[in-house]
Amino acid sequence: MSKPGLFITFEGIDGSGKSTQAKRLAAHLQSQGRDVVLTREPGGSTGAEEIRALVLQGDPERWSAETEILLFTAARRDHLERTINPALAAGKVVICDRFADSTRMYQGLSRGDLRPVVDTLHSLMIGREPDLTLLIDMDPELGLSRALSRQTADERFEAFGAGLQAQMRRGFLDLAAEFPDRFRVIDGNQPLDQVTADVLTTVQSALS
Ligand code: T5A
Repeated sequence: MSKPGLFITFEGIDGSGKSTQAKRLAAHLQSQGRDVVLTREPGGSTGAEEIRALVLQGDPERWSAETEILLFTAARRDHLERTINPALAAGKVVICDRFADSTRMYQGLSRGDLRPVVDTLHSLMIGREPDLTLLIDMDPELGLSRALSRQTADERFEAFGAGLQAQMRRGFLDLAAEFPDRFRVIDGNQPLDQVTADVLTTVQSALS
């Protein structure tokens, strides 16, 4: 009998190590014979990658929070239809670097309380939560310095600075408390290999 699909997301502030841990988890599961799709948001499908450039590049004040909610949700819908749902239906493990929890935080909290708008649009257009969400929690100042050291074009949100990072860290921890069934908090302040060990232990127990 084929194994059921599993949808795992990584969340956390910028520079917390999500992409590195997502890649390591994918490699580990592949080495165990699991069929894995490693993807990211915003992006993960052709159309969503086009929207990614619109939302992450350019003037930090380019969009209102409301417009961003629409753009991120449009990208997510395309990603879900074309990448995530087909992979899950085929019994694959989908590992996604950020998903709807990021919209709940970045658009829902950073410029007023728009969380109800995010949640309403999410239930209308997405209607799916991950099976497991790994929150890589870490010191906001360190996360920001790591994120800025990458020097990519996609740095609109990093431009909002340390205040936003601290607010997002608090918000993510609150979200983990709100959804304890699917969230697991990992200490991202540890050395890379120790963070990976914690991620693998957590996922292994979810898979079994
Ligand atoms: N966004 C996204 C929204 O506003 N709304 C949404 O709905 C969504 C989906 C995405 C931006 O979009 C926003 C949030 C974000 O601001 P992005 O370019 O995809 O932007 O960047 P991030 O998701 O923020 O990811 P980053 O690349 O900045 O950070 P990661 O993935 O958390 O960290 P990673 O793995 O790239 O590591 C950063 C550096 O730190 C080192 C790594 O080697 C790397 O150099 N590192 C460690 N060093 C020491 N010890 C450790 N434990 C380390 N872990 C990593």
